[in-house]
Amino acid sequence: MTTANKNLSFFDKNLIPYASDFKFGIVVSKWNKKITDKLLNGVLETLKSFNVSESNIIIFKVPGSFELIYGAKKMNKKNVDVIICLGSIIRGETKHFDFISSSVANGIKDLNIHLDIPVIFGVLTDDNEQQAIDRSGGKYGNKGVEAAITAIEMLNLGR
Ligand code: DLZ
Repeated sequence: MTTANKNLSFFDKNLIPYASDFKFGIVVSKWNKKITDKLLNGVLETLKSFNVSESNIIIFKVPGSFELIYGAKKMNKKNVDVIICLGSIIRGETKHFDFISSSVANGIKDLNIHLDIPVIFGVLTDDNEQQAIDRSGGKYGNKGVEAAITAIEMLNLGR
């Protein structure tokens, strides 16, 4: 899968149904905060553009992407309609990247199987910081915007 030729944040607002009645939970990792702050901003700006009020948004901050899974489980107890997980995992010199990336992807997949609400995977997995910058408000868009749009689409599934 390549995203090099796409701006992931493009969407036609007219094709997306409504969002303002729903309650959104956002779980965001503080690791690589410079990147995840921009992802969070992308989500919040997008929700605002769909008239979602601040009172319908709950945000949990967790230490790293690995904690997104437990954070999302806790968020589920807040009676939200959808959970958006945001993180930035950047490859380093050790095998941490592989363990964390696959654990987070699998953990979020499991939550989608077991919870009754959608859990959105807004986690960047990049080889270097530049790739993360490019995908968090840079030349390839903002994965946070994409995650917010995905959340709204999933909330309207079957309508
Ligand atoms: C330990 C670690 C490393 C090396 N790299 C990242 C990363 O690039 N992105 C990220 O979100 N978290 C990283 N972490 C932290 C783990 O996700 C987790 O917080 C710790 O292993 C504690 O459980």
